[in-house]
Amino acid sequence: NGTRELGAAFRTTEELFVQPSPSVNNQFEEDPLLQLYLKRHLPSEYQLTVFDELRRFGHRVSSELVSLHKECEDHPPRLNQYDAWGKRIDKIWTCSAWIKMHDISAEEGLIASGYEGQYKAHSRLFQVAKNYLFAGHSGLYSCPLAMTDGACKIIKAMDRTQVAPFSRAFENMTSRDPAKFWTSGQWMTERRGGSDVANGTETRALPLSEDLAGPYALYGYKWFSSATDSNIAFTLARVVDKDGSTRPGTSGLSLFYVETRQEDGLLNNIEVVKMKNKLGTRQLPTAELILNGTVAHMMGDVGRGVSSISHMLFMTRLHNAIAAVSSMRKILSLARRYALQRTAFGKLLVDHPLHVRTLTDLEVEVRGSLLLLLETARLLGLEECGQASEHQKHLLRIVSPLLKLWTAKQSIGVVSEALESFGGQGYIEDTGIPGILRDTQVLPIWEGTTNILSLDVLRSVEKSQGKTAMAILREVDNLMKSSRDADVELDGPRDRLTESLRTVASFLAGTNSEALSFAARDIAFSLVRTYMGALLVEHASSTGQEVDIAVAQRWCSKQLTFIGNDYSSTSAKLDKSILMDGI
Ligand code: UCC
Ligand code: FAD
Repeated sequence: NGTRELGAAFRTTEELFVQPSPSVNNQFEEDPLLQLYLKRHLPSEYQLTVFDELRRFGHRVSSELVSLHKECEDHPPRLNQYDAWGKRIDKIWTCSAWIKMHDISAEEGLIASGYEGQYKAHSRLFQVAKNYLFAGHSGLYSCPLAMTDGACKIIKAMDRTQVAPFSRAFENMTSRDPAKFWTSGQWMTERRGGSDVANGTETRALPLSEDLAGPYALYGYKWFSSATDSNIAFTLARVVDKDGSTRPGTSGLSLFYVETRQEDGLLNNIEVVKMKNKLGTRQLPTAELILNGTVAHMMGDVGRGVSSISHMLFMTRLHNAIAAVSSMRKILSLARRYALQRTAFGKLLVDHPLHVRTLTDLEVEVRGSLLLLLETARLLGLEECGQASEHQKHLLRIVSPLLKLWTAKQSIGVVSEALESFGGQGYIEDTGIPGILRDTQVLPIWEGTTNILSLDVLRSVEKSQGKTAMAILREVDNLMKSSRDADVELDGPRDRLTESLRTVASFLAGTNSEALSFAARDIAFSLVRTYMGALLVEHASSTGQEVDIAVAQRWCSKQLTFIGNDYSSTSAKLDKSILMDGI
């Protein structure tokens, strides 16, 4: 009897230890670097409003968006191709939380704030800061927002905000009214390839009138289309000449504007073939589409498709970086909270120096990326308001691919390491943590892979006759000079930066173009690391704070690696022998 009673007592779960879940707090209030950067760079007349607004939004994110984000993960989109009576409808169902994210995006002006000019040349910086607070908790609504910003940028940069039909799209995409707010897709990838669109694009555009501006009927197969529930899309196609032929290559590609639905609400001669079954980003509808006479309007000149869509690529790559840094910040915030509440070997995790060092190394990486992101946003704002110098314009051009390739790649490593800091819980789906890793894995793939963006860095150098490379190297020098007489503690980082700068510059100057392409990735990584080191050093010398100085020191001693590989043709041959050994 006594044993049975004892057994019953053991069976009770009431006394078992239950650990509290780590909470998401106000992400603005917990981000001193974001606050310090804004304090340093925003004119004083904007500071109060911007800080109040970001603090309010940070609170909305932690109180309202966390559960919506989870709902988006738990209820992924579905495709209903036929109705009960067999009629083809191709309806994409999305959950109510996804629709709510659409409404919140409009209300909060997540796109509008980039175009209203409330903070003049600092509007983009404000918009990026706000989207950074949003992205990691957005149920991946950050993806349609990225493409929507890209679509607005095309229309604005190509001066079509007052020209129908683009004017209506621009007005709706920059609206703060959820009932009006439109989003955009970006259909570039076809079956033959997504990096090399010049050889990959088979879609044809049949003119429906004599007027070159359109309309056209598009025929083709779009292999990837994310946020397929969007109202419009920009896409590439080849115009069919009078003799029925099309021009191959880049110069045969033109840019087209598509409204996905007709006035009657039916799809614009678009068939949704299937939804992609993806490793992550499952919240996001991504489909294969057949364009079967889709009515479209040309944007820009015939044969200038790639150049025209590069306006969109600029913005989506910036948003990719927002998502990458936001994900890193999110998981580290959770990991910090966890370290303050989880005990192992009789001590809180935060009292194990080894655990803290592991997380601190990640924190240093995130700070470098955040600084790079904010600085890019600041430069963009200056450029859009006509206040950027030639030097800053060249700098912005080369920093754009560097920002995307670096933050995307880094986010996977950081998120993976941070996931381990939760132990087994990091691997458990209902904590929401594994989803962060799955969703970051796509960031280096879409919007240009790491290699393609490394080659874009070289494209920028070649097109500008070296001016973009000069701009970034000179900027590193400027940043170091502006901090020269500050703290001696920064002498070490400055020495390493000087050495890094010299090595990259002499490599760029002394290498032929074939070897440069081969070395593109190492060049890109060396350039971005050096630039980030310089940003951190300048920031630290300006704030004079112990934490900022330590971050700059650690970054520079760990991250500044130099190009030293062999990029000869013999070495390239050897690569193939090693890789293909056994095939
Ligand atoms: O993946 C996609 C959407 C995913 C969902 C959205 C996520 C958003 C983030 C969300 C976060 C949560 S959409 C698909 C994205 N696809 C790509 O990114 C394509 C990647 N491939 C490239 O970027 C290639 O480098 C190409 C396509 C640009 C290469 O094409 P070409 O034909 O070899 O290009 P060319 O001949 O070098 O360049 C043609 C013209 C040139 O100008 P002109 O004619 O004046 O000499 C180039 O200078 O385009 C210009 N150009 C650029 N201009 C090319 N790239 C750029 C650039 N980056 N900036 C300015
Ligand atoms: P490939 O171009 O075949 O590349 C394969 C590999 O070869 C890559 O690692 C690449 O880096 C490397 N490589 C290629 N060329 C070179 C070179 N010259 N030098 C060195 N290395 C090279 N696309 C859209 O248009 N719209 C969308 O909405 C969209 N959504 C997507 C959603 C998801 C979830 C995913 C995964 C992809 C999406 N994409 C979309 C497609 C995406 O943009 C492409 O997958 C990407 O651009 C790569 O193209 P690819 O798949 O054809 O790879």
